[in-house]
Amino acid sequence: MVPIKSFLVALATLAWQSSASPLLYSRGANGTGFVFTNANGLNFTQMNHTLPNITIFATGGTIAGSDSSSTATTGYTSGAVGVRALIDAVPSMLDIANVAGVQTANVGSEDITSDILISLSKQINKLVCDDSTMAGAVVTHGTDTLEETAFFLDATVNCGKPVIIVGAMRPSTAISADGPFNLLESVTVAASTKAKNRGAMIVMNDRIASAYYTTKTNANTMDTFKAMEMGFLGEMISNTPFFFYPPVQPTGKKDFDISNVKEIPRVDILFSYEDMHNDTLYNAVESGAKGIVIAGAGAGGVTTSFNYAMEDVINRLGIPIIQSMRTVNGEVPLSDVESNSATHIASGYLNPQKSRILLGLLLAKSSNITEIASTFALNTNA
Ligand code: DAS
Repeated sequence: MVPIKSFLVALATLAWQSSASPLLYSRGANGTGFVFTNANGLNFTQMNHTLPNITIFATGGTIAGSDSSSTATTGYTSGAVGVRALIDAVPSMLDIANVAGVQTANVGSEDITSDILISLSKQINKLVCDDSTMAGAVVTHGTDTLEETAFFLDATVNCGKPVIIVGAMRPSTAISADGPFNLLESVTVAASTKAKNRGAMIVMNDRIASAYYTTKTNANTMDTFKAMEMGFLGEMISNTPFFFYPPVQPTGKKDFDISNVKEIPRVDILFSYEDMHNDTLYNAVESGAKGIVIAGAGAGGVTTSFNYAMEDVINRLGIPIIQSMRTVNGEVPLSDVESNSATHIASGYLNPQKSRILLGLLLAKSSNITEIASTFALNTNA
């Protein structure tokens, strides 16, 4: 006769094991491919309770691109493949995490708008940050403007859960397409506890890079994303992340709560060059720009005449102008642009496209020129 106490202990152990063991479901019997839907309506093709839950937000780009030629790395169709196909193309990601997919958009990244950015940020905050069952987010994106979206999400998603932005330089139909492995590495980092409290990151080509500083340095090659002065945050070896530093925040980073933001005011970027004309500045303002970023020559340089026009627009129209640099690296310090007759604002280490995102977020919060200047000043050396 088994003593009652041993029987109860065995029963309790069995109950614990059955509840703790992975409830690995086969694919949905009705052919939908989904076996689990969470409280936010996100569908999963597996639900293994020993694995973290990740959501992939797809926006289009080359990673979802296709072409009839297996050697084409240009001229293909961006955003031709949906999020479910991206997930199904990398079954080994299901050894790492339970994965849901959201099709936020399906465009080449040159067509990503600030409305899409607002929607994407609010989706991630709602479906990942606010859901305790979710571990992290991955955003698949075209590479051309990926750094702008990455900067925007780094500024507006601040719950400490990993947000990984990933693209590809070759379409999914190309020989040795980089998208599938980039996506696997991104899901792996998003599922890693070591990736927490590091803000948004870009994971591509075995590199883990800062969303705040990283830029696309080469129009064509797979190793294009770099922050050449700041370096990488980590590396992927055999799909295992190694971080070079403990979690840190970039100098100058400002967090934004955009839960009540409906739109981002227009900010235009003007490129500086020999013989540049002042009317480009007035045309931008007359066309509705509420802020201007200058991709200046060297450390924010513009012609003498253009500088006078800038001071007129700043003083007479109250339009903030950020002086950034057309060089890929380096800094625009305030000492190189300031004057006594207007509030000149230097971008510091932020390039023009990232400065434009930051200025847009500040204007959306109706920041005045003094607040804008003090925020950018956090990014400069002097
Ligand atoms: N198709 C371009 C884009 O969407 C390039 C790319 O994704 O790599 O940005």
